[in-house]
Amino acid sequence: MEDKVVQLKQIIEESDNIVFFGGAGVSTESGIPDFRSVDGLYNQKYKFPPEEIISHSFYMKNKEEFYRFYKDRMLYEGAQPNVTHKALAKLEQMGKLKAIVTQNIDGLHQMAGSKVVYELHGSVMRNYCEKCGKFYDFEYVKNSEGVPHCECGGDIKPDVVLYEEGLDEEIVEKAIKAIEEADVLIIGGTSLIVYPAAGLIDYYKGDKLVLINKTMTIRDSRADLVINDSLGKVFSEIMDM
Ligand code: CNA
Repeated sequence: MEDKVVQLKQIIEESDNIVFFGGAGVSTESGIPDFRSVDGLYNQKYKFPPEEIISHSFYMKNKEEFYRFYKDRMLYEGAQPNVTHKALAKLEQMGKLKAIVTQNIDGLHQMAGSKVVYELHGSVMRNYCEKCGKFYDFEYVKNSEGVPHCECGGDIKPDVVLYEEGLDEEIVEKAIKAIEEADVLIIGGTSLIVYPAAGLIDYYKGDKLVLINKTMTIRDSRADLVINDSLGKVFSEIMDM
């Protein structure tokens, strides 16, 4: 891996137009499980499969059950940015990284100090009243009993894209523009199988595609540099260098 990290360091040194495209693997080292690893959410036993429970139709028909799962398995109070979030924020500060496009909903990139973050699937930090539109924070939802309610009496919904729901077009457009214009695209911590998000990497036109993931992905053969290791290890070494 040493040689590959040196190659990555060189790629980063030579560019000031990098975009990072990430997924749940970015936050596993902050203690938030991903979906598809052996210890991921999809491999934990629950009454309903996660794909079903975090879908729009399930939310509409059984908000009580949705929130029981959501608060317990998807809201991680006290989770802190790890070395990867911090390294990416530092690269932005240095003028090297132009944007983070993330499938994550945990808000940890912003907590680490990153400014340009396109959240394709929304954020657990924002929740809104379905009746009057008033916004509520993470703590309000996490600490509520059952389905959280607005002061107007309406139900509160997380500003998170559930299965069967579309992505925010404005965010997608901004993410595509950043990816299209990037000289370097670093993809990390994602199985690249959740669409349409994973399809956005097809807009990349450059010749320095880097893929960092613990396990192989279906896009490994397209990348110029593949590092099958933990992001924390890779970015710790990059920052040490
Ligand atoms: P996924 O399908 O669970 O894939 C995660 C990938 O990351 C796997 O291939 C792992 O091998 C890899 N991985 C795990 N830990 C590390 C690590 N430390 N270093 C390197 N690689 C690692 O998750 P995707 O993001 O691809 O799927 C998209 C879903 C997951 C989106 O809809 C997210 O909203 C959703 N999700 C988000 C979070 C979060 O916000 N933290 C948590 C769980 C799921």
